[in-house]
Amino acid sequence: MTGLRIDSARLQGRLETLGGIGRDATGRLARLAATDADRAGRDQVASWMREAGLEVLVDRVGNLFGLWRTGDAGAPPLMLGSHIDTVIDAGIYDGCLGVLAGIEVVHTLREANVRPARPIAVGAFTNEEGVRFAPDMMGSLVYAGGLGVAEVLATKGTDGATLGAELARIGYAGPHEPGFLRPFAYLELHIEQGPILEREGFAIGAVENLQGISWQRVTIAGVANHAGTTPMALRHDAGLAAARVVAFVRDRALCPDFRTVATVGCMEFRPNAINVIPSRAVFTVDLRSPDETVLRAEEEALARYLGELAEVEGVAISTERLARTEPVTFDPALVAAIEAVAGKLGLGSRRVTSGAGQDAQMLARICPAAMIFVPSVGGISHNPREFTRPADLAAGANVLLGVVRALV
Ligand code: HGY
Ligand code: MN
Ligand code: MN
Repeated sequence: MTGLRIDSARLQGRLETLGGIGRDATGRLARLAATDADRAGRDQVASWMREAGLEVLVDRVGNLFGLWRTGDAGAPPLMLGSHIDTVIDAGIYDGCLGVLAGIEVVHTLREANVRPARPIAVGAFTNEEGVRFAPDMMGSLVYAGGLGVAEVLATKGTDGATLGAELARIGYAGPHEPGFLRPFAYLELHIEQGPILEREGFAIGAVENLQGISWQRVTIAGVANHAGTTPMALRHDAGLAAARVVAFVRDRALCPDFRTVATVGCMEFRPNAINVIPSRAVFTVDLRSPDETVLRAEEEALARYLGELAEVEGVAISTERLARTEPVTFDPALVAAIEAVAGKLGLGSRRVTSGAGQDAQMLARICPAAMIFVPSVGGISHNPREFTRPADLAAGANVLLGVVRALV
């Protein structure tokens, strides 16, 4: 393993610069897919791609790539990447680390006059977070052939906007067909977003698998009535029914033998007035498990419970599937390469499961894929307190550099 290392100050500076793009009036970071903030972030990343000598290419669903046409021009490229769209009130590392470290690896190789035997591409996939447009990992799922372009461009966001119109408006409705660069392999550096690496004192996580995800929107229709005059026994309270569902999914996930996690992240009542029994509750349920059989059983248990609840509370309950992905196992040879490079760099590593959905799980459908995790302080993510120490960021990027050098 040569002594070549990435420029950690350049990587750190770019993370912080990108982290300042897309903050709202209160200072919260919310670079949601295909917004003006996303355009500003994309423009900045594209200019760093050019600075690193990469050719910038955009596909029809806005996936942004930097391509280094080096080595055998006809060979499938090694692809690095992640996403730069964020959740609401986000941290600055989720996704951005993988894209900026990919650019940094290319920049470092070019500065050292290293000439890989095959092209290298760095991707920033559209709408990984799925906060404005569902499902999440949308751009990479289309790229891997799991969703149609027309269907995705017609997707309506939570604000009523259409993805296709928004991509055109921000100037990122590109000409290339998703999948136009068929990767030889895909590597993604990402923050762990969980507590394991920090708690156990490992610098690197070699991600060997990733849990399945089930997203659905639940609508409960009850009867609005007066909060003061309506006897409790005569109510059809959509709010109460929604609260029972929140408790149900959490209690199920607390079963010790399951490895399921459950989250109700969004909830809206109508008419949302202090003295009116809610006539309508609309909320989301996010269920995840590394075991597909368990995940399916949890979905079925929830469906049964909703049927019983509708009977008992005298309400109507409907559901809409927003996203569904099965658990994924990453490429064992790539996972082993990550561990080997970490070892050569004197970095402790352990195998981990990704609790979060990732673009890598979609690329794994079309090529060997794997991920490198670095510790999240306090296991915090999707939160402005998200933080990874600069030394850990640099360590992760140097492992990425080492695996790239071992592959091309
Ligand atoms: O939802 C997820 O796991 C990812 O952050 N999109
Ligand atoms: Mn992410
Ligand atoms: Mn995320």
